[in-house]
Amino acid sequence: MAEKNRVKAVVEALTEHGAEVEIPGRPGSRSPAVGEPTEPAGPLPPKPDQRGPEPRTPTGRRDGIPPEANGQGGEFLTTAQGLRVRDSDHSLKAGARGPVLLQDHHLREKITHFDHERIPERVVHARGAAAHGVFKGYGTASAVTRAAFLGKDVETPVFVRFSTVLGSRGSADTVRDTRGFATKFYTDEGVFDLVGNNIPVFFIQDAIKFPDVIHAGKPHPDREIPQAQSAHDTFWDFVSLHTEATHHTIWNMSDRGIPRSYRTMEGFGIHTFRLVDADGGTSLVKWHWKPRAGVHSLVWEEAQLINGMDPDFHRRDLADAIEAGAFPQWELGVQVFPDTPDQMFEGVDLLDPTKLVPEELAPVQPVGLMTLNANPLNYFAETEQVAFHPGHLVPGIDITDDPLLTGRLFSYLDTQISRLGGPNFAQLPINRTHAPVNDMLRDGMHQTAVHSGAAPYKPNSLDGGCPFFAGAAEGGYTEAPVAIPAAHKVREAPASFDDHFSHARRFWLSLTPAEREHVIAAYTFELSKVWEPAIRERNLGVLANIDPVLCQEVAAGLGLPAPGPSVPLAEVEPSPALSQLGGEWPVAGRVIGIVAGPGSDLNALRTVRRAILDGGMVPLVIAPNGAPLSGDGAEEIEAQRTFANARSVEFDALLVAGAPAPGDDAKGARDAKAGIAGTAVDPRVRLMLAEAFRHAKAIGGWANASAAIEAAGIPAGSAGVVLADEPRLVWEQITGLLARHRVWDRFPAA
Ligand code: HDD
Repeated sequence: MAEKNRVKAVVEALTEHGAEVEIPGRPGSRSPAVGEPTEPAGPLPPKPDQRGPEPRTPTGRRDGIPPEANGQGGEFLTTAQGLRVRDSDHSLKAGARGPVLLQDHHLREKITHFDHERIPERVVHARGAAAHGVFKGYGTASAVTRAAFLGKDVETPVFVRFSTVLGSRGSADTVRDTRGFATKFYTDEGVFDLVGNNIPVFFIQDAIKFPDVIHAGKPHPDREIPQAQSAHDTFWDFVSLHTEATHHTIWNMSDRGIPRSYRTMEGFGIHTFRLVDADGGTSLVKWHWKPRAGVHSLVWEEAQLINGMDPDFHRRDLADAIEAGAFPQWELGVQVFPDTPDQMFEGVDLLDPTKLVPEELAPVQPVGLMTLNANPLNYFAETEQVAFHPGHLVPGIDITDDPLLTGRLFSYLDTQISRLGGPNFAQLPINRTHAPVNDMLRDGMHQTAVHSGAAPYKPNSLDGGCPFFAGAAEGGYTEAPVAIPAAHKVREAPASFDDHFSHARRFWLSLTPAEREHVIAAYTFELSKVWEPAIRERNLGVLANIDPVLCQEVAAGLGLPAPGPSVPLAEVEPSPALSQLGGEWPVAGRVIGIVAGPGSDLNALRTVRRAILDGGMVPLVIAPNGAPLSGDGAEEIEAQRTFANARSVEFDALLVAGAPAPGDDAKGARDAKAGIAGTAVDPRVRLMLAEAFRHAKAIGGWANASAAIEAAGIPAGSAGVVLADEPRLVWEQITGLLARHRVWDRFPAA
């Protein structure tokens, strides 16, 4: 604040004719007083209003943040001019029943501001959720890049926005779609944005096709339906005519298209980037984010139900986890390739963004850890106004000639100008770099900086020649001086871009039978929503070029003959790293539903609740109604859900708190009958259990819970159904099942 006031004083002094003042941060300097020659001086200090976001508490609460930082100072309601307001409920009128007077400034200001509260939503990735965090470098990347934020133990604040691509800002979270994964690193050398997705390849090889693929995926232009999904004619028309989309499309049809949580997604930079080391040596890299919690997905029916039950499922999950202190983490890693003149690696063209290099051929080497530890304070100010750009680079990181990337470098700056209302969006608090800014960009809509100095141009003598250029030693950005081969101007792609099917085939062959089953079901679902027969048939032709089994199964689901391939099937080695199955993962942050009723053993319920909490998970007790559960002398237990508002899709595992064996007396018999685990099982509980079973979730119960499980039609002895007298034993086994995410044996093998 003191610094701000000092700078303000300088600015004020400058307006007084002939004043000479010292510029803050530059002892001995003299300001360019009006009408007088200017003495040479060193670089200007940062703009007063270009500080980064205010510090916040780990969970993003407001504690300790000065109210002025939130635009909310003082205890009284005021107008935008700071005038205290006496009444905000009644317009100024000529008499209580008379006409409203135009002279009411408060009325006009309040309504005018409201009228302009909306800004255009993003043309793609409109629906999103974000969080603050910190990135800590391991130092392992220092051999290949001079980027300072990747240095050992260097901590850099970050802001990450996750998104769906196709839907509008208010669309549901768990639609089948690609997810955006955009990270802003506020490094000491300037902002670095890694603007990636949760799928490592893209639909198109050249940015000039971006409007086409997005127009095809967005709702139909006449009725603006369907919202936020690809299951319609225009999408499948495009991807079957433009077959370079085949690889990305099969990823969308796999479980990757319906993540369980933003916390359980991988992230990919997709394009190949160029890293530059301290000696100017270069290498080519692909960026990867690896979630510590593992890569997990929903199943399709579950995703569809969630869209109705809780359209904010992913947004809520991220915010709740952070609020609860279960901070999501990702390791950043790189696949490193030699920067050869042909920019190929093991037959893969590194400039083709529809291709990936299997991790078995180029392992992902970890270079740092990101922890998301604070929720945004204000959705609009931060999540909506954040502006990413793949061209926001720092020394040590450079681009390649991937034609998709080049077009992006134009698009992101351009789009912010209409979305954020002018060229000064970098001054918005969430977009401000934490490095000093001295940019010579001036004026424009929503300019909030008060620039001093007389010469916003270079070269100049009036401001003493400053600001100065930075050489490499001072952190100046230098583009890697790579050779560009002599060429002719053409509108062409290289021949290496012509292979549209081999990578899709490798993906298919790398999946486990259960995952393949999901891919078949997804294609069948989506194509069955396509109205034009010719488009359905054309897509079967594409599938035939991936794999005959895939094509035959989908054709059978559509009731159509399966065509043969139109190109020879590629001979490819599977890449096991592409499958999501097989590992065991941390279970912290998982949500466990516990169905309980009047007869349930409350002591057992309490023990299991405690064990769930101790495991860093969230127990939600589901009771017949909103009343706390009570029993003989035992302390009451609050229920977080009722049979009326709970649905299985909210939970990663479902437990049934059974009733103890009934006593000989009439009361014991009554309890067992009324109890949730008794024979009179509520149909809503049966539905919950049946769904959880169908979605391959772990199910457990103790005491007489087996009655409820049988009533739900779940066969005795089914995989992943744990019944025992001792609740602790049940819970231990359920934890083991959760570590594998689902009971995969329950899915039929493709
Ligand atoms: Fe893009 C937003 C990711 C290709 C044009 N893109 C946007 C966002 C993500 C991506 C994550 C949301 C950022 C946020 O949260 O604010 N886009 C990608 C990836 C691509 C890609 C991984 C390919 C590898 N994008 C791409 C192309 C173009 C664009 C080829 C245009 C030629 N993308 C945009 C955009 C958006 C955008 C129109 C909309 C809002 C914004 O930029 O800020 O400029």
